[in-house]
Amino acid sequence: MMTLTQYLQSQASDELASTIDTLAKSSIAISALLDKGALAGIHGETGNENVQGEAQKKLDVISNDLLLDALTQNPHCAGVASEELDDISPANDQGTLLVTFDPLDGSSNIDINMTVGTIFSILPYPRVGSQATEADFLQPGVQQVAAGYFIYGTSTMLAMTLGQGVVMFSFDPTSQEYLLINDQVTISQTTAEYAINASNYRYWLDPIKEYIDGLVAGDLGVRNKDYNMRWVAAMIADVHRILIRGGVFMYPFDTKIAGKTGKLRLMYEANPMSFIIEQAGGASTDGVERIMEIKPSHIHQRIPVVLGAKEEVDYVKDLHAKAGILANGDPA
Ligand code: AFP
Repeated sequence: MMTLTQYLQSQASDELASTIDTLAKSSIAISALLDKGALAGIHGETGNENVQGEAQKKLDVISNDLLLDALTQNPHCAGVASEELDDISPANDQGTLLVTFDPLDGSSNIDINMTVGTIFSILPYPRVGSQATEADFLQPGVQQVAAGYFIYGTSTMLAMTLGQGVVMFSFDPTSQEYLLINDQVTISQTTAEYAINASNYRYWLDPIKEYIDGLVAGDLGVRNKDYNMRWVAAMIADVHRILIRGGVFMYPFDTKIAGKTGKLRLMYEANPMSFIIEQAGGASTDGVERIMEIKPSHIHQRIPVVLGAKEEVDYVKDLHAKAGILANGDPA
């Protein structure tokens, strides 16, 4: 079986291969800590909040520090932005790549022994030779040169795109290598499975209410078929399920918290997952626009997300258009 190193040697530039290798080595260290769980003293909270105002778990901080230390020492990495840190960290002026990451997505799952993961996005660095600033990171998702996630579930896996399809690796604890298990991951255009936190129903815009009402009505409603629902409360796990067996995932615009246009972060979650989903044959929107074409306004920007089976994503977009939603969840 082909190792990740062999795959990268054949498919990526030296700079990109080295950066993904650094991410992979950090993921192996995070996976080992998760395996030990409570015995490694990683459960519980630090007592601090991150820049998003969320309670930080101990492993959020440990994973963040592992990735940050490793990436800033990589000569090809010009700068790093983490979901857990207020500011970007400039790295090596001669580097040609920028990396954004969510060190531990779904961290509320750690203490209950459920799936979590690390999401990354790699962008080109436009100003080689000068110190990276936040403005350098504010590139739309279409500029990504690679994106992926390491998922720590019943086994540890990597799903990744370099812009030519999606590949999946499984971590072999014996050889300590990621081994290629699928060199062409594709997702179905249609589905009968959806993922959404339905407890937010009263905060949604009308098109999402109408869409979910249609799915819940099943074969008695406008869609004329039954749908099944799954929600892991970790985007990484929900997206992984969609890559394996199809589906549509939503964290739409809601009015729950004034001034926030949804929960998920454009640069650490929405863009990398959109790149993977599109490369696997699916689609991704904020309800109105293709997520990867949105120019970020700041590194911690939040964005509504609807991604997965193309037929369902297009259906949701049509409902938004019919309701006159013009952009980013703002009613006309
Ligand atoms: P954390 O990483 O802070 O736990 O958040 C995970 C997440 O951003 C995303 O991965 C999930 O889809 C979503 O939150 C779950 O949100 P709910 O708490 O509303 O279910």
